[in-house]
Amino acid sequence: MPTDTESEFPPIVLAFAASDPSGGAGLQADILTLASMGCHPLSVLTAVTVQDTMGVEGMQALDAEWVSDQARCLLEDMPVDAFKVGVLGSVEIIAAIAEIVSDYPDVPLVLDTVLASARGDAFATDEMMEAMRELLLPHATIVTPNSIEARRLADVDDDDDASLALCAERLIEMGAEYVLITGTHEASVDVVNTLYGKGGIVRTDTWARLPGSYHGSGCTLASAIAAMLANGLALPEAVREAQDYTWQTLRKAYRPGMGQFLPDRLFWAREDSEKSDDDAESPRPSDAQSRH
Ligand code: PXL
Repeated sequence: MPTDTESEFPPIVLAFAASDPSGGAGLQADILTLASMGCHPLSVLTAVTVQDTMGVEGMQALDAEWVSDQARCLLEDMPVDAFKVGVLGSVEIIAAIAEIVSDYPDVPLVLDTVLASARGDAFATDEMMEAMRELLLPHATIVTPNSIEARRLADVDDDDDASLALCAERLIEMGAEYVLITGTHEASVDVVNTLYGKGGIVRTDTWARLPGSYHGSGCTLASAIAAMLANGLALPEAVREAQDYTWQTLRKAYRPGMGQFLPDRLFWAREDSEKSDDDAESPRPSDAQSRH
C-alpha cells in the first residue's frame, strides 16, 4: 500500500457519454484522451451503442435514474475538476445531468453537442436539442459544435448565409460562456476553428486539413479541453493545447477496420517506444505528457 503518495492523484474529469465499443468515439474515446492527457477519467454511461468503424447499428439509452445514480455515487466520493458531456440518449437524461451539474457551479463543463456522428448517424431528436438548449447550455463553460451543429443549435437555416459568428452569439445568449466552432465541414482549404466569448472572437486557430475520414475527433477535442481545464489552464490556452493534441492524434490515426480512421490518443507513447529502441534514456510517458 502506498503511504506517502496516498493524497497525490491526477486531476479528475467526469465524462457523461455513450459507449462506442469500437473504441473510436464516445466514452471510450473520452477515457483514452483523458488518461493520455494526465487525468483520471470517471465515466458515466448514458447509452449503449452497437457500432463498428463503418456506422452505428443501434442505440439504447439507460434509464435517467441510472445515469444520476452513477454520477452522484462518484461525486460523493471524489473531487471532480471538470465535467465533459457527450452523447446523452434521452430528454430525461439531459434533465438529470443538468440537475447534477447545477449542484457544482464551480466545476468547468465542456459540452460536446453531438447531434450526429461524422457518418451521419443521428444522436439527438428535436426534443433533445431543445432540452440541450434550455437545460444544459446555461451550465456550459464551453460548447464545442462543428459548424453544422452550430447552425442547427442556434436555429439558423442551413442554406441561410448567416455567419458562424451569429450562431456563436446566439449560443452565448442561450447561456454558454464560450463557444468553439470547428470548421472541418466548411469548404475552406485549411480547417479553421474559432473560439468565441461574450465579447466576440477570442482566438482563431488554423490547421492543415488532413486527408482521412476520422471517427471520434470531436470527442477527443472536447475531452482534451476538459483535461486541460482540469489541469488548471485558462480556457483559451486549454482550447489551443487541446486542438494541438487532437490534430496530432489525427495525424497519427490508424485504420483497424473497414471504415473510418481512429485517432491515436497515445501517439506520444508510441513515439517514445520507437525512440527507445535505440535510446535507453528516452522520456517516460509522464515526461512526454508535460508537452501538453
Ligand atoms: O463522435 C461523436 C460520437 C460520440 N459518441 C458516440 C459515438 C459518436 C460517433 O459515432 O458513436 C457514442
